[in-house]
Amino acid sequence: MKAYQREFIEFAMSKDVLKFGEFTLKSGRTSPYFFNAGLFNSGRDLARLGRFYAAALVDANTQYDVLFGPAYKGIPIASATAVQLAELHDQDVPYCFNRKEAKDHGEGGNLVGSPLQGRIMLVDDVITAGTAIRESMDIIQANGADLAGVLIALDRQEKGKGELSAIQEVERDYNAEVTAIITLADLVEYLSKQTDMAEHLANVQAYREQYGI
Ligand code: OMP
Repeated sequence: MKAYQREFIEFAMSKDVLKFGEFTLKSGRTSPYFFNAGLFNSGRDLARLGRFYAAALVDANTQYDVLFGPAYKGIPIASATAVQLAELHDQDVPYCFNRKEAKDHGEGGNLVGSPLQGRIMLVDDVITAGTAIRESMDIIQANGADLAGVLIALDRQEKGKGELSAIQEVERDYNAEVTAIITLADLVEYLSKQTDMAEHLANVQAYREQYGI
């Protein structure tokens, strides 16, 4: 695990974004940990979050035209990432997000920001079973755009519909690379080095046995 990944885990834990307990996921699975990116909820948090995403994007070195942040949690992520790409990496990247409800007055449509055209870099919070990412893909494809890649904060490394991980399925189905700031493997490594996290580690490992890849 790299230093910035450990830093990211500690940042997430300090904000209660990363919590341990018992959580019901969108997929119906009961998880001993949860990542709630909505709790990065101050200006400084968002600036810091954007720095992590921007650095990961620059590292991934994927060619793309537009950043797309799907509603709702992808919106501040895409915005903060675009700001930090400009501030720290001298890259002025167009960004775009969607509304959940289509607007039938004013400017109409359900996209805001740059047109969703060309090669799209999708930024979001978490992939578990891959449902949210597939919904975003429907929007990208409906606009005739192509997926260049996906960047998320946490890859939970869980099975998707079959035996592959949700991310492997997305990579296979859309021919694009998915990058994460941290994966479940990083989290397990981090927990295993802490003296007071043995119980959480055991619970996470048991969950991983059941749903992990
Ligand atoms: P999938 O659609 O199953 O890939 O789940 C991803 C979505 O689940 C995320 O966009 C979140 O809305 C939510 N989620 C989290 O935010 N954090 C987690 O740790 C787990 C989930 C989840 O429900 O699986």
